[in-house]
Amino acid sequence: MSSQDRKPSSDCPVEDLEVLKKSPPSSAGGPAAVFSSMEHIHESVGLIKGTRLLMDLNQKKGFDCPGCAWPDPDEKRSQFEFCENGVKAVAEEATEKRIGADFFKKHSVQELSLKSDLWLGKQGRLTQPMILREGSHHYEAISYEQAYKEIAQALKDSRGPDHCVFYTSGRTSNEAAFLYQLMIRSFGTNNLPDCSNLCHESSGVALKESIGVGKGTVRLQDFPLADTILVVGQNPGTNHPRMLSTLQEAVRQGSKIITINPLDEAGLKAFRHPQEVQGWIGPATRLTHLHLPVKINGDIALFHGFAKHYLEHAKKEKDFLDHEFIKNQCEGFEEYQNFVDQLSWDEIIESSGLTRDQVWEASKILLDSKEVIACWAMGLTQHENAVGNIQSLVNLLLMRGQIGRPGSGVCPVRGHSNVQGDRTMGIWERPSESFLQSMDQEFSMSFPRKPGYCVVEAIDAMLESKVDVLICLGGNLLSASPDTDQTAVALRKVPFSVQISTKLNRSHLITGKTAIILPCLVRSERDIQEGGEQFITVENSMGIVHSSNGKLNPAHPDLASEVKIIASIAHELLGEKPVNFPELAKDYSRIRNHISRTIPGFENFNKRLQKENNFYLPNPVRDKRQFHCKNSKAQFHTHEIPENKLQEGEFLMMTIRTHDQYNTTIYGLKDRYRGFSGDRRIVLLNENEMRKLNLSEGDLVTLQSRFAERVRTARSFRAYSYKIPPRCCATYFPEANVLVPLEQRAKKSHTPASKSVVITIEKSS
Ligand SMILES: Nc1nc2c(c(=O)[nH]1)N[C@H]1C(S)=C(S)[C@@H](COP(=O)(O)OP(=O)(O)OC[C@H]3O[C@@H](n4cnc5c(=O)[nH]c(N)nc54)[C@H](O)[C@@H]3O)O[C@H]1N2
Ligand SMILES: Nc1nc2c(c(=O)[nH]1)N[C@H]1C(S)=C(S)[C@@H](COP(=O)(O)OP(=O)(O)OC[C@H]3O[C@@H](n4cnc5c(=O)[nH]c(N)nc54)[C@H](O)[C@@H]3O)O[C@H]1N2
Ligand SMILES: [Mo]
Repeated sequence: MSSQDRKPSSDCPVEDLEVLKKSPPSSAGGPAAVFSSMEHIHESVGLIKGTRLLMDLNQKKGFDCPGCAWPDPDEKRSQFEFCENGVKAVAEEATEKRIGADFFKKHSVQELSLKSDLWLGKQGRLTQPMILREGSHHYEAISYEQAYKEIAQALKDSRGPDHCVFYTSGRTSNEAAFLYQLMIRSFGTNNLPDCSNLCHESSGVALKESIGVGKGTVRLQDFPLADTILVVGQNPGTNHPRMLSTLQEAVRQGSKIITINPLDEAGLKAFRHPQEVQGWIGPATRLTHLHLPVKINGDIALFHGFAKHYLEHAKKEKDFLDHEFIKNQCEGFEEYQNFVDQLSWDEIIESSGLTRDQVWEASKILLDSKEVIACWAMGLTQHENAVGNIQSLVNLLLMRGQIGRPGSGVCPVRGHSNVQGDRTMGIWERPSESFLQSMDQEFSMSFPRKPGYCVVEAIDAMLESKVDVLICLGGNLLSASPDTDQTAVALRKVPFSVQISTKLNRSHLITGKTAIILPCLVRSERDIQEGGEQFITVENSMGIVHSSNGKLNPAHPDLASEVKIIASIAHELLGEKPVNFPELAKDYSRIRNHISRTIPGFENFNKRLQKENNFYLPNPVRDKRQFHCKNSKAQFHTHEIPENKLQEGEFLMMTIRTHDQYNTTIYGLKDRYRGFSGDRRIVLLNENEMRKLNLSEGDLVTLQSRFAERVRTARSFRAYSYKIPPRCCATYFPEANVLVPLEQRAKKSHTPASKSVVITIEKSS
């Protein structure tokens, strides 16, 4: 078989570079962060252009950072409202390198698939629409217009709207997201899976049931008011670096931080603000007051341990629990109380992996805290019992009424910069009836009610050959999904796939039989349409909506915006029903007019944006302490402690991010805060376990996971010792996604259990 005829590889190829291991640093930020930012900006765009660009990042008239969803301060913004990893995200998009038709003529798809993710991303911005015809080995150029026609035709030729799937990643603007879901629902399906399904879906489902809103309930100004801030299953030093400034301010005002994480992440130990003189020359601010090295998936046990201390303390101090709040505004407390009462400490200690003293030490801090904020991210959401994790954490807050009042509440820290906004705009496979009713009314239509597929259900459907067309608005579905090999099989079964993208990634190489790439503008670029220069809007992790104005010239003069692409496909597909899509795309304020009449909280959207730079969306829990859930009461949910039984030789593996990546986009090969650099195919194990497995630092190992009668194998990983609880191990996402079972999903939210993979480790001979 010639190399041309071999199938493109879905694996992340081995770089076989030398791995360097150093001790992790004792603090985050500081000069190292500034130097690292400058290195990336210098390499991509040069220092002068780069510095000018950064002056507009997160400014009121500037553009929103394409990195994470942490909010900007309402008032006091510095000239430098960005962080090291935000700079990397901007540098990655603003790169001067370009990929056009010549590039694809030179490289076959199979050849590209043997390159690393780092290499793929570093080739530059996609600038020309490309098509991979069935049976061909090379992408070839196609015009946008021809591509729109072929896409619309493929949709029309499908077995029907429910045989088409429309994925979205969380960088899409509100305007593009609204138009996209309008097109898809007008076509006739709710098949709108999105990256949220792989991310904070468990938070949304859990919070909706517990408190009636699927979003966070605190603002930035609540942080300094909290006595204690719990940071659970989250690594903000890397993934939300601007959160460290908020935490630093809170600590300076007297808040204590308890970190709950199998790893003692350097980014949470201490912080040097890179933009303060003191951050360069003075001592670092200690952030974490107490770190609890919980076992992977030991969180429910720990939360129940806290609850047990609360209940014991309540016997001594009559008003310790908020009895009035529990009685008048909550349900389910008695059942929960009885359940916690009968739990044994042995079980709590065994399952959490902590000592009784550790649990008591943290409980003492909590017992003394009037106001508590609970923050979390993927360490809680990516387990089979993820919904239970979050509801058990919420129970603790409910017991003391620590919700919907200043200084207290829940803070699920979102990932992608507009993932929350996309959901608000209707990117959801299970839209609410009230949303659909307002859509019906606004567009005089009757939109479909049948729930669509979430990500894993969409992959199931592709495996069963039920999907004829797949369209992805951003993202990298192949590498972000579990079970890379199975997902590759699924994607290859689809007759026609489309990627609306900015940079090359593995989903452009493992595709449907015919595949199209439609390149688009990024947020930092100027977007000029017939109606003049446009801006877009986004919603951050705290429900604040604001505008974002691109500043750079587009990477290529012909690049279309996401809105323009969607409107053009919609026009080819639907004509003028229910709206004239191209007319809306000429002036995005017309889309905002529809949003303002359809989605609560967006009334007079355009007018308000002229007057105020940003506004909060209503949140009944935060604003009025009202709970729009069962019987209008906040709900205590009682969850058993998960078993997590491991057989001899098995480990529980979590797949985590390094400091040099944005999900599947690899910026570099350093994981500075954990002390590693070089390659990414590594597995971190406890020192004792390394010894038991007879492994020395850097030894090659094969990892396997067995679930649903399938064995998944990842070869050529190197083992390193690290401070991690016994029987736990860590690998990097997306290299280890081959091991994450497609079938192992969180109950109710269907989020893959990417942080709870049972594996075995064998030394390679
Ligand atoms: N620079 C950068 N920024 C990003 C991203 C990026 O890749 N790069 N990704 C964005 C996205 S989409 C998201 S969702 C967020 C992700 O942000 P995070 O959730 O912070 O990302 P992860 O690396 O998945 O880290 C999860 C943390 O949970 C811990 N953990 C794992 N399992 C458990 C457990 O069972 N219990 C507890 N208590 N802790 C556990 C891990 O040790 C790790 O510290 O970041 C966003 N921001
Ligand atoms: N094992 C494991 N798997 C995971 C996770 C994990 O922790 N462990 N985390 C999960 C999480 S939290 C998430 S959110 C998903 C992420 O899943 P995705 O959102 O699907 O993946 P990304 O890597 O963020 O997508 C990167 C691609 O998006 C495109 N892109 C970037 N900016 C834009 C833009 O402005 N417009 C358009 N149209 N395209 C753009 C580029 O082509 C880039 O290559 O992965 C999930 N997968
Ligand atoms: Mo995410």
